[in-house]
Parts: sequence; structure tokens; C-alpha cells
Amino acid sequence: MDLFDDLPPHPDSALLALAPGAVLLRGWARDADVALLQAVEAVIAQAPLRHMQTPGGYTMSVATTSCGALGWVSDPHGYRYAARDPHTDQPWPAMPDCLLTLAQAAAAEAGYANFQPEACLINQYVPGAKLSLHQDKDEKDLSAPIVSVSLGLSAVFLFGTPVRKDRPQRYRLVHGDVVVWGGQSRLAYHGVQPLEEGVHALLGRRRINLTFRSPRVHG
Ligand code: MD3
Ligand code: FE
Repeated sequence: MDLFDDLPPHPDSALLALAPGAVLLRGWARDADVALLQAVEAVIAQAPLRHMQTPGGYTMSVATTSCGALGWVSDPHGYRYAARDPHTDQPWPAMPDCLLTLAQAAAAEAGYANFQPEACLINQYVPGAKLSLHQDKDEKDLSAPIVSVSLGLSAVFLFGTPVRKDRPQRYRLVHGDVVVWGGQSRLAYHGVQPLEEGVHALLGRRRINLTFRSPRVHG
């Protein structure tokens, strides 16, 4: 099986290239996990997690919310970034400093000096939840990377190429992993296999993934 479970553990590696433009910072967020989780829970208290509808008529198994100037929204009309949470009709909660600082430091470590994410999408998985293979292309600034942070239960992440039919590689992303997706990897197809049963010491029976994005040019 091509499951890359044998990637280096924390902390003996700072930086690992998964593919051109895709940099894994194994365990990079682990020391900050309590602060990150506390900040995420404060966002969720203001902007609840919800299962969005897809334009294709499905309900996502992953529950989502956002913080920052813009949030990611899906409904029967399509996917887009919006300044207000349609659930509360309020602006999204501000991006907590500890999240922004971590995302910018990770981007800089991977070679992106001026990353200014305006959106942080929060995805919560419980066992069985998955994310089908897709591209992230709702952002107008494709020169900016996406920074992802994984917390809680581990997940098998599918990582393909910009060509949908190319067979994806599989990586297990664990608590504290940070990945910077830019350059040639920015438009790669990717997804998450159904989350396996488990209980994480800090997060319990779930996985939370944060993705930091620059939806607008000049962000
Ligand atoms: C590769 N989230 O929110 S994070 C998403 O674990 C999303 O919740 C997954 O895909 C999750 O859109 C995967 C890793 C990731 C995020 C964005 C990417 C990988 C990416 C964009 C381009 C290429
Ligand atoms: Fe994605």
C-alpha cells in the first residue's frame, strides 16, 4: 500500500517536500495545540459548525465554519466567499491572532514571505465523515498558497495532481501537522478518506482541519 505512514516524526524534521510546491511541516503546530483549540472553540461559539449543502444537492458530512474577513460558503447556488455568515447574518468572527501568526510563520518557513490570509475555513470531521476529491479554485489569487493545520484524530489525505484522473497519493495527516500548498500543487485534486473511529486525548472523537486562504488578490 502506498500509505506514507513512515514520514518523519516530530521534531526531527522541519520541512518535507511532498510534491513540487507542497511542503509538510510535520508536527509543527503540536506545541500550540491547546491555544489553537481554545481559539477555534471561541470561533465556533460565535459561528456554529454546520453541514453545508453542495450545489449538487448533497449535504456535506464535514461540518464547517469560518473566521476572518471572509468565510467559505456552499449552498444550492454554488461555492463562494462571503463577508457574512449566512447562518447568523453577522460578520464572521475575527481571525484569532494565534491562528494568523501560526499560518504566516508556516508560510514563511515554506518560502511564502507575505502570506495574508483573509479566510480560515474550519472543517470538523467525526468518524465516517469524508471530503470527496476536489480542487480549491474559488480563490482569485492562485499565487498565494493554502496553509492547512490538522488537529485531533488522524486522517488519510488523498493528494493528486491538477488532472482529476491521475491516481492520488495517500498521506496520513496527524495531530499538529501543517502543510503549505502552493506553486504547482495549488490546483492539485485532493480529498480526505472517511475518518476512522478513535478518540484523541485533546479533541476527543473528532478531527479539526484549518485552511488559511487568500480569496482576493492583494488580500
Ligand atoms: C492541496 N480540506 O477545506 S486540508 C478543504 O483535511 C480541504 O479538511 C481538507 O480540502 C481537510 O478544501 C484537506 C489540505 C489541503 C487543503 C487545500 C489544498 C490540501 C490542498 C489546496 C490545494 C492542494
Ligand atoms: Fe480543499
